[in-house]
Formats: sequence, C-alpha cells, structure tokens
Amino acid sequence: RVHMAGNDERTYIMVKPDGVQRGLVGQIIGRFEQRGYQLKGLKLMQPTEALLRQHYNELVTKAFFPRLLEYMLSGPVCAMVWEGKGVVATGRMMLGATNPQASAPGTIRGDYCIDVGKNICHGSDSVENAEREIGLWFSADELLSWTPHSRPWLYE
Ligand code: RTP
Ligand code: MG
Repeated sequence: RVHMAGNDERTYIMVKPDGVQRGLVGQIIGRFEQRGYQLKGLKLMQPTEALLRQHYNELVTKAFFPRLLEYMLSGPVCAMVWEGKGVVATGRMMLGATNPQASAPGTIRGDYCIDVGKNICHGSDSVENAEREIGLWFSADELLSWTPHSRPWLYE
C-alpha cells in the first residue's frame, strides 16, 4: 500500500481538540462525505504524548512544538481515514492553509477558525506520510474494507 495511486489512495484526517469541543466533528465528516470520499476508519480518542511525538516527528525541534503538544493533549480528537482518488492533496485543499488567517473562505479552516494554534483539523501532507500516520493512529482491524454503492456514480 505504500506507493499506491488511484481510487484507493488514503489519508489521515483528524479533528483536533478544539474542533471536537466546538462541535465541528459532524461538519468536517460531512464535507468529506459530500465530496464523495469513503470513510474507512473513525474513532474518538485521547492521544498520548508518545503518540503525538511520533505523529509530529518532523516538528519536535520547532519552537512552537511545546505549545502544539499542549494543544493536542487538551482533549479528545476524532481520528479518521478517508479514501478516494487524490484524497491526500484534495483533503489538504479542503482543510485550507495551515494559518487560518490565510485559509480561503469555503475551506474548513477558512470557515471555522482564526488562529494557527487552534486550527481545528489535521490532514496528511503526502501519500507516504498518510500511510505512516494511518499506521500510528489505527490498528489493521479498525480499518474496514467495504464498497459504497455510490462508487459507480463518482468515478469515470
Ligand atoms: P496539520 O499537520 O495540522 O494538517 O497542519 P499543516 O501540515 O498545515 O502544518 P504543520 O507544519 O504540519 O504544523 C502542524 C500544526 O502545528 C501547528 N503550528 N503552529 N507557527 C506556529 O505557531 C505553528 N505552526 C504550526 C498548527 O496547529 C499546525 O496545524
Ligand atoms: Mg502537517
């Protein structure tokens, strides 16, 4: 699954603690559903510091990392795996720019938040990182294989 392309590309999307506390889980799930992407895994969980250090392994040396860690430990997150053609890049476009003040209206961040340190959602930034993150947040038995009846109406 590491270098796959096509309709079975997967991404890791997470509603961060502020998004859960603000009741935005349904809005964010709804946008991915409406777009036509397929939900493969979903759970509410309290992340541990160890898991977050692995997830953000490229950011642990950044000056903002302690604040990021405190933010991500502040409450439950909603972890999701979404599948579909181009879902990594399209998912990032749907989330909007990292800093919500630069996120276009119509994107999730551009519609629902203001500060980079409270930007309500996460999306994998490459297919390789998506597979790595899915492996960190989900066990194999938590990811379901199923065929939605909408598929023939979505893909040419
Ligand atoms: P994400 O991983 O959450 O989807 O966001 P991203 O790729 O757009 O941004 P990334 O560079 O991976 O940063 C991860 C999260 O760290 C927080 N952050 N704070 N200057 C700052 O204070 C700063 N920079 C990044 C944000 O919550 C960002 O989403
Ligand atoms: Mg990132």
